[in-house]
Amino acid sequence: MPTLLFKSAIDDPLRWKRALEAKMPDLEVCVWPECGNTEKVEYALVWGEIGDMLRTLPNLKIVFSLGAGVDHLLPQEGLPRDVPTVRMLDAALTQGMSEYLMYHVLRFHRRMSEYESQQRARVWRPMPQTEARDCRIGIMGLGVLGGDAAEKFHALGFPVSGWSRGPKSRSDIRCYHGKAQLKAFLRDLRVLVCLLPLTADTTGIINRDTLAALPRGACVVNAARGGHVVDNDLLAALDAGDLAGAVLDVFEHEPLPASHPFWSHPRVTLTPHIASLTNPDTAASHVVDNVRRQRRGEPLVGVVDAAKGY
Ligand code: NDP
Ligand code: OXD
Repeated sequence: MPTLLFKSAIDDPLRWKRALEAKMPDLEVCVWPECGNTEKVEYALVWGEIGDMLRTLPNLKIVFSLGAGVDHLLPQEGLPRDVPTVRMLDAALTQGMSEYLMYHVLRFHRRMSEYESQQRARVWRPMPQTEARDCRIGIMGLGVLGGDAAEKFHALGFPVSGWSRGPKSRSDIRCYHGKAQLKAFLRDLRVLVCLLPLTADTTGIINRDTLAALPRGACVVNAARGGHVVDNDLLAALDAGDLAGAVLDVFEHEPLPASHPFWSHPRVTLTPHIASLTNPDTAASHVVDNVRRQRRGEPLVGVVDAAKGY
């Protein structure tokens, strides 16, 4: 019977064990450190610190990341380089992210935080309404998540621009790629959404220069990784009124320290890394599908390119 080893400090091991075993009854799931015979372990499903754990598994065939992002895993020395790393892909995860983005973009576009303040002050004051067609949304990262969000914003009537590493062509999106086209991508956005993987090239990408290239009054939504944002540059742009608002789901240090200025900034809306949570009941299918593929000798789905970093 093939064995999968689970290790995460933040995900519920029993929920995952139940979900995986329900989809593949002949898969044995053990939870680190109670794993017994390490020679039996062929698969590992992990989030966060792995230490030397994977190096003790002589028959390891696939390392699964519990997240779509693999920045938690790739820099770790204990990650075997001769075993494929597979990231999380799940239609429900994609849907959850698009819901989060649509909610926050519509809230900004329809000035809901201003109406909420007015309600608290018992003020009745209709404000001018911008049309969706005049609110261009720019998505940094046109991958699985960014691609879906782009499609959904387009369907809602918003013009959409996208920025990726390599060139893309889509009839519903104005596509830009590479560093050379970054400023052109930014120059007419009302909302900038970050859905990039965190790599050496994208660390600190939402910085003073990027923010200065946005039109005054834009809003930034970061649902990717905290490391994409230079916090002090974002705070400076908000304080100067250059940025109208920021929606932040992810932070350099999580949980966000109680002393961080983001908590109480009047133009910041923050959430505790919940833009889209992986649901074991749906996401287990991706893991089991890949285990079956590996056993049949078929190509895996969601393999990470370590050289690219995502
Ligand atoms: P994908 O790998 O599918 O897409 C990544 C996109 O980013 C691709 O379009 C890629 O370009 C682009 N990209 C990568 N590097 C660069 C670069 N240097 N310059 C320009 N574009 C670049 O990732 P996903 O869409 O699945 O996920 C994105 C991120 O979202 C994850 O890495 C994770 O950090 C975050 N996430 C956050 C969650 C949350 O709850 N907050 C939940 C899930 C994920 P190209 O297409 O040319 O390769
Ligand atoms: C992920 C995340 O990468 O939850 O999936 O952030």
